Amino acid sequence: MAAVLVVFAVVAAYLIYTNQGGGGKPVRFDVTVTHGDTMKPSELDVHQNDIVTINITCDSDGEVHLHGYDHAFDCKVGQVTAYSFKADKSGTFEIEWESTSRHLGDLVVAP
Ligand SMILES: [Cu+2]
Repeated sequence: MAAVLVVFAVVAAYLIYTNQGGGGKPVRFDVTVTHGDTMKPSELDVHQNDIVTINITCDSDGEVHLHGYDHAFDCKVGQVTAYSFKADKSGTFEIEWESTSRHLGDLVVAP
């Protein structure tokens, strides 16, 4: 069990290390939105020019709006709603449950 944890920690450290600096890498997030209220993970960290794929699973129908890149995810219960794009703008971009303006989280694009 301890050995498994060590391997896991090494892999995680490697993934974190390789995700720093540069940009232009494919990055994928599997995101869950619950009750149009919370999003996990709530912060999506990428680097400028990364090729970002966001897969959203919702437990209620509704629109999840990614500001800045101005993309609307039309979420349906039981379906994965995906969007892929090049993160060509740096900054912090709000992700919102559009019908209630509930702030779910942020896409953070490091320059
Ligand atoms: Cu919005």
